[in-house]
Amino acid sequence: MDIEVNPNEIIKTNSRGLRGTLKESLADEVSGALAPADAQISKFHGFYEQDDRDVRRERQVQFLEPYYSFMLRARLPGGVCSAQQWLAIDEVGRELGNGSIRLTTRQTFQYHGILKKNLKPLIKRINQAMIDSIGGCGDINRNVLCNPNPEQSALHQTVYGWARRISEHLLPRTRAYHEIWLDGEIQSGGEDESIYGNTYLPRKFKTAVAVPPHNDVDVYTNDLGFIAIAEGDELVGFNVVAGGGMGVTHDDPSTYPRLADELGFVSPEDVIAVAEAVVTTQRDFGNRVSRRHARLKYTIDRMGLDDFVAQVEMRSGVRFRPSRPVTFTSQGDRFGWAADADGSWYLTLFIENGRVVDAEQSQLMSGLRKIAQVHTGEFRITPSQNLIIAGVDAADKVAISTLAREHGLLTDGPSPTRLESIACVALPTCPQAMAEGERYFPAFIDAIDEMARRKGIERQPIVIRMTGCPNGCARPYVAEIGLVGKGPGRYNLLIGGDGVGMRIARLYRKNLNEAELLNTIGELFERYAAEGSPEERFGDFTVRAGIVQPLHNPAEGFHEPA
Ligand code: SRM
Ligand code: SF4
Repeated sequence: MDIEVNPNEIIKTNSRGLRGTLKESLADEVSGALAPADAQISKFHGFYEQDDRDVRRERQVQFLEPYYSFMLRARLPGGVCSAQQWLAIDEVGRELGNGSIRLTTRQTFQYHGILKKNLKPLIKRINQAMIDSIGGCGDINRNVLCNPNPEQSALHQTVYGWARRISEHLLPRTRAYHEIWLDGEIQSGGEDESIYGNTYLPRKFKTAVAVPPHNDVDVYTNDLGFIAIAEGDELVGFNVVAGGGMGVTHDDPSTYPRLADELGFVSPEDVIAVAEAVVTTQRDFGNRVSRRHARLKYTIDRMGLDDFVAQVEMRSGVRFRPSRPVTFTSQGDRFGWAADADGSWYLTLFIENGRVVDAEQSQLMSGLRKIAQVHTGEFRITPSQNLIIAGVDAADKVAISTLAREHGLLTDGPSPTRLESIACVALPTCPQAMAEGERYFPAFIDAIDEMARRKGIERQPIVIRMTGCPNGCARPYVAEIGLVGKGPGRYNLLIGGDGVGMRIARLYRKNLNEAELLNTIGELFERYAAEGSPEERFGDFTVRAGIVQPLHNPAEGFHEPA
């Protein structure tokens, strides 16, 4: 009897190494969209078909097809690019995107609003700047996160090198991208996809490299994580963790957020073999019937951790040694100027929800362009959607500060909570959004700030994360306060994350509107102000005070309000 597989599996199998009929779809001038199968294949090339949800209804009434455009996500391991590359990113965004650049929670950037006819010129232009978009999306390894940690420059450089190597090693071998977008030599397909095979992975796959004590990359929320173990500035190896993931489906107990399990310690020279073995184990054991249950976290829970580890050891030829002790003490970014260990300086800029755009009150896009014109070092995108200007000579600090201040990139305004909080894209571009994300979040934080001031806890940073749906793109399930879109203007409220990404938050109240959210959070703030202390994070307080119980096994009980 044939085993039924998910239709995406057939699309991948028939795609001739991810070529599909993308060329024909692009040439079709009648529709702004791609053929449906190509809209799946396009993800492996880094772009998604979308339509403007704000004008859907209006166009339907006029018997017009939806207003199609594309979102493209680049591959930028560790979020690092040169100032020169930033200038190219900026120029392309202005000329071929919608005039904005979106920094993402995985340390890269997205363009929105790209018309079909502009896809090829856009991809060519970013590649001329030595940036590609292979595996920006799709059922393969995605952009590899690496702790931006500039205060330990030598260690960062080494660890960043590993993030790049993992990213390169886990690229697909097909030449389809070069052929279709860069006019490379035409091949028939059939390249040796030795890691992925011709059906690639059952689902997306995410890898992060962390440098303790900062958990900026939220390493435990990734399918695969490497935690750097250093002696002084020298890297001695990595603790490997696997099986993290955030995405859930509302009210479906067979789906749950999960933190990665410890596999053990390995030496740096074993990293690539272990990464490949984890990927091929997921390739062979992952669920290819239900995409909802296809991530590595479910594979590990189904196989059992011991069998999973045994597979990885057998395939890699590496034996895990016991994990080394590790402590994470912070998540998120530290803002303003700081000195690097190599004597240079870096400036961390707060970019609200990662949206780089020129607006009336602040010209962020122009400001960053002007900084890139005078800066000779790096730009680093952080996993909290912010930006670091790194490698600045002491002599250039004033000029860069002046430009940043003039363009609204350096303000004294944001509260500690706003600085630590993030929201996903959501409406109007995201097809999955049930509620607003980044468009609404700044106003919501205004109300939270006001309430925190009234209760006298305004100096306390609280990690708040909002997403427009339960997919979890802003990692709300490890926030101290998570807000997860349920319907227009309505969110589930989760509390109890530890602020360093090592404890899953609990569902506290379901389907609240703004007034209900603010009332509920207001009551919790009241108790925190009375019974907590500045040394205790809000998330820890909610657990200590027994308001929520920590969830030791999210596979059980995650969907029940605490
Ligand atoms: Fe995500 C899908 C945006 C990080 C979990 N995500 C999407 C799509 C492509 C919607 C879609 O399916 O068509 C969103 C595009 C919106 C738009 O208009 O731009 C989208 N995800 C984002 C970004 C841009 C959010 C942001 O505000 O920064 C992040 C881009 C990351 C990157 O550069 O690669 C983004 N997404 C994440 C993260 C966080 C992370 O990886 O650290 C998660 C949770 C971690 C995880 O994967 O478990 C995440 N996105 C999802 C899921 C749920 C996956 C699951 O296992 O259930 C989906 C839906 C899906 O895959 O079916 C999704
Ligand atoms: Fe879209 Fe949901 Fe991701 Fe937000 S969390 S960007 S609404 S898929």
